[in-house]
Amino acid sequence: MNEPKASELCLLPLERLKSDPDALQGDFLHYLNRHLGRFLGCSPNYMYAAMAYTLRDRLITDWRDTWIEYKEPGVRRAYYMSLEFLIGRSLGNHILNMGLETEVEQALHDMLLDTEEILGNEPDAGLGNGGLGRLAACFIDSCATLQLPVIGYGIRYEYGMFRQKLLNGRQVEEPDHWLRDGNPWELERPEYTQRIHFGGHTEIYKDERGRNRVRWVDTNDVLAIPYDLPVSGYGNNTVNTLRLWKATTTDEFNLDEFNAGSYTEAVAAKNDAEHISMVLYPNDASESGKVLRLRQQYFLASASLQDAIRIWEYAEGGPHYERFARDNVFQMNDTHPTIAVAELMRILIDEKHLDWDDAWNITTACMAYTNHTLLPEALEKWPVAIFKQLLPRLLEIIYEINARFLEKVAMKWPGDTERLRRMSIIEENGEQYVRMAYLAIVGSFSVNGVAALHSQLLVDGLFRDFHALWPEKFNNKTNGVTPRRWIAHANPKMTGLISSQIGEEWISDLTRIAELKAYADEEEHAEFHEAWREVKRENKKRLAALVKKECGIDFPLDSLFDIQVKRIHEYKRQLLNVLHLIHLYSRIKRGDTDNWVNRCVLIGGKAAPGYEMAKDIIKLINNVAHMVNNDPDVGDRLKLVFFPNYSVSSMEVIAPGADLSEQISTAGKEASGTGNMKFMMNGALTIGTYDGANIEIMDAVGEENFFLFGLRAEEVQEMRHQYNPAGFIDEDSDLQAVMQLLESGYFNAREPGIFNNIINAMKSPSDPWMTLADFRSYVDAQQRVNEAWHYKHAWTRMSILNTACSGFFSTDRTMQQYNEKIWKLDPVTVGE
Ligand code: 26Q
Repeated sequence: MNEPKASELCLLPLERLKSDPDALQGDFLHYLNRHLGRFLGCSPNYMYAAMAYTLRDRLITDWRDTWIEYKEPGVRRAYYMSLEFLIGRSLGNHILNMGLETEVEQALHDMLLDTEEILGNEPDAGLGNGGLGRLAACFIDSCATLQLPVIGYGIRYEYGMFRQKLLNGRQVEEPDHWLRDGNPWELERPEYTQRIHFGGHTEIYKDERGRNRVRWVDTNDVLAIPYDLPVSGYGNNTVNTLRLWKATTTDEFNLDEFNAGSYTEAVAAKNDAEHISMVLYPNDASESGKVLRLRQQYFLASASLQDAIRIWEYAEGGPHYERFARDNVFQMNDTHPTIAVAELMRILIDEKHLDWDDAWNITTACMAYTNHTLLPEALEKWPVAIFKQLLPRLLEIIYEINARFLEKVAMKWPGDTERLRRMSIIEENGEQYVRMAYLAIVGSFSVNGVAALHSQLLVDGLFRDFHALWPEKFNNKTNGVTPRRWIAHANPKMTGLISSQIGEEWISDLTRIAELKAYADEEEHAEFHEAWREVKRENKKRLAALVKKECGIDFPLDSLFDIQVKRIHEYKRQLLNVLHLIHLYSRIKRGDTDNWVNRCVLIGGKAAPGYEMAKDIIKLINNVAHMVNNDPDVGDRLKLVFFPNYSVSSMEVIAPGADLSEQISTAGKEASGTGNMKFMMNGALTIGTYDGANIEIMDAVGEENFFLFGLRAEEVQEMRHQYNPAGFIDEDSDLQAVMQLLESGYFNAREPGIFNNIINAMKSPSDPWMTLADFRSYVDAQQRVNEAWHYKHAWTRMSILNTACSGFFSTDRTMQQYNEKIWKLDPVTVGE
């Protein structure tokens, strides 16, 4: 298992390949014909694969050189640990980063092939649910561009996020076997396989120096095989690594069963191991409580820590653990991988034979935790009983961490037993649970939220006690998105227009996009404004074509394109959007259409398969869409589609074609939101509540360029005790009309009662999302949108300003802040 020394690797010559169109064409044909055994005219997924191999060849040299630089002794590295990386497609992204767009285009064009079609054949790597997973993908993109030595660790799920189909307007889930045709980007590295323990029990023994030690024995082991994906930086020679673990069986047999003649049973039992990396859990806002999920979490944490330790010991030339925290930092993406706190303690104590205090000092100096939610139902806790069975040694360590932690609390607040009960890592009312967020806080030197409001609410609420104990641990890091994928790749037309005015620097330094503000004035820059509108129109055309293909509905290009795409959840309030649509529909029906603005409304997103209310919401959207789209009274005034299987690659078409971005969560519930940033960058205006990163978006663009509505977080809290939805209905004839139409069964004439749950939830005084409270203010804000839309020139100005003010929302800025305040890595230049 010994790696060759970096210096030895350097001796191996590896020539740089040429990347002119002829060279690309030659390699493309080589891969197509000789590697894949296919020929021009074959099905296009092979042409995608051939081009991916061609590009990968050109990344390999830099990839190797980047690893060599990172393995130098004294290079401090960060590890981003996440159960999710929602990557989407890679080919277009690498082509952009390598600056080979014209060359690839030319090479394919000469063979009469269409680049867009070939890129469209890459399946999305959908290894995430939504925001948190996509954020991880944007983060590693920015780290490569900033030349930061950051390695991503995740799971190579055989099946990613399910594919969403619609049957009679209801969501149906289909498995996403994204690896079926192979994955040209991944490189299997079996030489770095790690062994992971489960089950068994612990025992005490005396080591050679007579000291008591613990060993974890009679375990059922699983192997973790790493698969590496290249993460290219933009216009530099850095190629970072995303290392994904696949679970497989050890070749050990249960000899008892084997000898008892149950050979097949003994083999079949081994199958269990492979289940660990089989499928991504599709819930994004509630814990699953399934044992397999805990197995996934420990599998990732243990494999990644062992691997990072191996890399470090190799670079350091030995186990000098006093230097471990100097060289390594682990960022945990929510609580999902936080068993890593206990696992690092186990490795340091049981395997490296450090004593408790040294191990604890190291652990708490290299762990950092990011929280992504305030929703109580999403806070992970695992039954102690499950822990004991699956990870007995880790439970012992957690108990010890907790005992020592509670001693600290008792010292600071003597006699405050209520506080001890509140802060304990072990929840003790009835069944015992391990509170993963508390383990993460106690074991980390940094705890951050993902937008200013969210981080404030964490220290005022959920983590209040911990903030009182360790105020210095808590900080904010407002999210971002990568401008490479979300502007340069997704919106080439706008990219060309922007660069023609201010140059290309903005792609790797988005603060520079502020230079566009100088062009916001129509009088002086009429041509630019005209071009801006033309680009938006072209992008709307592309989106309309996609809508036609997926939904069969025509979107007229002159309409306002009004978009809400995100996971379906009550707190995100797709229902508020639907209420507004029903309101518009009843206005049309009663002829109240003076100064009408034609709208095309697109709603998309997946519901967790077990979340019945979310699935009902999808059905309601589809039923309303059916009535609206088939009513001759409506015509072009209103179109509504539910866009199926919303994904990263569809967002690349949706965001550039949007005029209006719907960010309408109940205030205090959306930790940040990142879709809001993608829309802003692409020149859409936002209608939104004072929630998450909306607040910072509005600060950046100015209130006059943002459609703000609704209760604020503290008003939501205040109203909660006396929330009276019936009162809102009584006082508002528009809301009355909407509720009456909905309750009359107009949208479900042949399916009586199917929307009763939705209606009752909205009318309940204990509705946590208080949808009806914001109806009036939302409808008024939508009216302001209509008024603004009438003034084409003013709208264009606001659109330009949204893009021009989006500089803060680049993950380059986010990553710089993580690095400055948490990771403290030195950038490493490669190949200069
Ligand atoms: C937990 C336990 C068991 C199974 C699944 C889960 C699970 C999985 C995913 C729980 C939560 C998630 C994802 C949460 C998420 O995406 N949160 C979003 O994170 C974004 C990035 O910070 C924010 O912008 C969003 O506001 C937040 O909702």
